[in-house]
Amino acid sequence: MNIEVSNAVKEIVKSIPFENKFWENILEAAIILPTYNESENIRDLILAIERLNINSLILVIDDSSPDGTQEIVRNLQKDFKNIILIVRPRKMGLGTAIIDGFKTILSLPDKPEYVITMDADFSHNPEDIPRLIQHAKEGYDIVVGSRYIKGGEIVGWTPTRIIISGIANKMARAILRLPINDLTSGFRCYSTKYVIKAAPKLKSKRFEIQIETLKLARNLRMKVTEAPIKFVNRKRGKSKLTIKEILNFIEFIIKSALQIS
Ligand SMILES: Nc1nc2c(ncn2[C@@H]2O[C@H](COP(=O)(O)OP(=O)(O)OP(=O)(O)O)[C@@H](O)[C@H]2O)c(=O)[nH]1
Ligand SMILES: [Mg+2]
Repeated sequence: MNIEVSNAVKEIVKSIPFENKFWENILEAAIILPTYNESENIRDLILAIERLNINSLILVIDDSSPDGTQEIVRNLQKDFKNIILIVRPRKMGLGTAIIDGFKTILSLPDKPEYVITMDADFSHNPEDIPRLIQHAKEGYDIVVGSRYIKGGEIVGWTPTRIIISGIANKMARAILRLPINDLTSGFRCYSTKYVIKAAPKLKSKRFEIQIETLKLARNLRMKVTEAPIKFVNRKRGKSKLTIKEILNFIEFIIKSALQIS
């Protein structure tokens, strides 16, 4: 398979001691945690994932956070063998982090059955991971953890943010004609079959990755579904969602719409 992998990914894959691989049984899931300045969240999040007791690989993709996120992960690596840390030279965007995560997973000698993506700020509850995997096992290639279906919920957002997110989702859903209510949710379970097909094609740099992955699933005729989640606004650390990111996202929706018509 010809996958273009960035230098940072090449370096890290070279350094993984595959001959002493920690997993004996098939890996159930690889969990991609993109981080930029998540020192206040990352330790508790990784510990919560480890407590789930699933046969998992945790892949932290950190963009040289100046707040010490990396050091915390390196310390945890001493206690847990299933953590891989990829350090990239500078903040390169959520989209490229997820794509690098996918490509790293595909270069492992054994692939996991599923790939989870989630924010590293506790907005996504790690205890929901087994439920998303369970849904995927029913034969879905993407299970979106959804705030906008029955049983889904948002806690702690200002009314303005709820309205903006709701409108953005409805617009994107109508324009792109995707049958999903929460297109921007980053809490997902992907089948490895999907990741193999998608990784060489994905191009997003920032938050638009969430839409591009769903569009691609539709074009590849893969099965997508939603499962309700309770999304809780981050309590610690700062949001990375800037006006620039939002404008970039809107531009992506408009360009996609023009491509369709
Ligand atoms: N590696 C990497 N991670 C990023 C980048 N931008 C955001 N992240 C991480 O991606 C996840 C989502 O970013 P958030 O800042 O939580 O953005 P958001 O969820 O839209 O907004 P808030 O929840 O309000 O903070 C978090 O774990 C961030 O640390 C980036 O450029 N590179
Ligand atoms: Mg967040």
